Amino acid sequence: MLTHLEKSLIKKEETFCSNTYHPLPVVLKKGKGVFVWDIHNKKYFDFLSAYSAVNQGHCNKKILNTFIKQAKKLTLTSRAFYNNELGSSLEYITEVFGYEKMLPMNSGAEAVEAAIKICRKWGYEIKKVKTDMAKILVCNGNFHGRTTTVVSFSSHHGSKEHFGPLTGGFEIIAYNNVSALQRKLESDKNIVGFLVEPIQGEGGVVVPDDGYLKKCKSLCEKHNVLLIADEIQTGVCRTGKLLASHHDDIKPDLVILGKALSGGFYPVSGVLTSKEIMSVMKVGQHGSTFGGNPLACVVAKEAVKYSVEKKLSERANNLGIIFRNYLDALVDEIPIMKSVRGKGLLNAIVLDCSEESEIPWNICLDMRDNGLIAKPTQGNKIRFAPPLVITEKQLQKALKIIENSLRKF
Ligand code: IF1
Repeated sequence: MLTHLEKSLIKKEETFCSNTYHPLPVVLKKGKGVFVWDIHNKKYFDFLSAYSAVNQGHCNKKILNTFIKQAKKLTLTSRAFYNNELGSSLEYITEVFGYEKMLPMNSGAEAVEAAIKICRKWGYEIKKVKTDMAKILVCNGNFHGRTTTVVSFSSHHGSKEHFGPLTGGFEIIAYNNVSALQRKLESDKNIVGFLVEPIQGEGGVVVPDDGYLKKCKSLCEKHNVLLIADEIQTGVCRTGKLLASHHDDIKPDLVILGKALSGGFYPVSGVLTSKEIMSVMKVGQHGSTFGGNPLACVVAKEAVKYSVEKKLSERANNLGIIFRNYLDALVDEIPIMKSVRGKGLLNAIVLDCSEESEIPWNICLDMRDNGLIAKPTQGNKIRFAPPLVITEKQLQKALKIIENSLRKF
């Protein structure tokens, strides 16, 4: 039951804020590592991590110190002037991810928009596609953000209804279907890019077949089409590799980062690519007031450095195997759980109920009462994505909470 104070805080949020979410009824006020606390100091395992933006743990000490140190010196100049942090931060980040250039933005959707602009411009000026004829392929079940152009190519009607007129130049193909991509590439020479999530997050943590991305990459090379990997949710160690693309051992032409690039402190995103591809973007052809600001740069550099030095990929990989094996072993004795799927510490359970069922929500309420917060995704799935700093012992405790709640339904 919610207390009077919780109800009044929820009411205030509902009164003065846009009502575009359906939050789990819990009012948080503190976070540290894998834990968050509500206003009555009840402690919870955070198994959403702000949709994988807090991979390094809440209020990570190292990133916090970096943030505070820079915030006292210089936070924002715009790129009308140079600053002493942008170059060295991007030198480090491009080196870690293996690219030559990065276009720094703020939110994930902005970085997706920037990637679309780079890809289209490359199509006209390098591939020589006729002006305004460029097409970018996207996948059914995609989620790439909420801006008008990005929702234009959503396969989810509710994401784009009454937001028209929509942006053209995109075509939807089946996800995890190499021949669907092949047929399109062979039949349409105006295709300049293929934008794909290595694992579909919002689609309910849909993991494609091993080798899917590798085959897509070679098809794109064959047809002179840019492969654009949206690693905003799957990047920065979340799936057990630095980038989820690395599971298929490929190097996408463009990689889009966001979320955990920030360590959960400050919106920072970006597009990584080669010098040649980025060269199509000339002075005055893209920008952003906050893009590349010194505070965002030092935070991003520290967030990546921490992830690499603490080997968060290996942790995510090993603990993810423990997580899936534990729940897999229970599938036969817990009727409501159909399956568990994911990679690293990006996982979801599929429940044996309809997409409209209240069961996933009620399971999340029960887990909340027992000290773990998570949320349903795409109807009958519950996503589980804790900060990657979780220990094995903490994971075992969390699994017990999940199991006990599942057994009640
Ligand atoms: C919300 C979903 C997850 C993303 C990928 C781009 C973006 C996202 C692969 C845009 C953002 C967030 C947005 C958040 C919920 C969450 C989400 F449920 F919406 F789909 F994680 F799966 N590419 N995903 O996952 O990045 O502009 O938000 O920084 O909109 O409520 P953003």
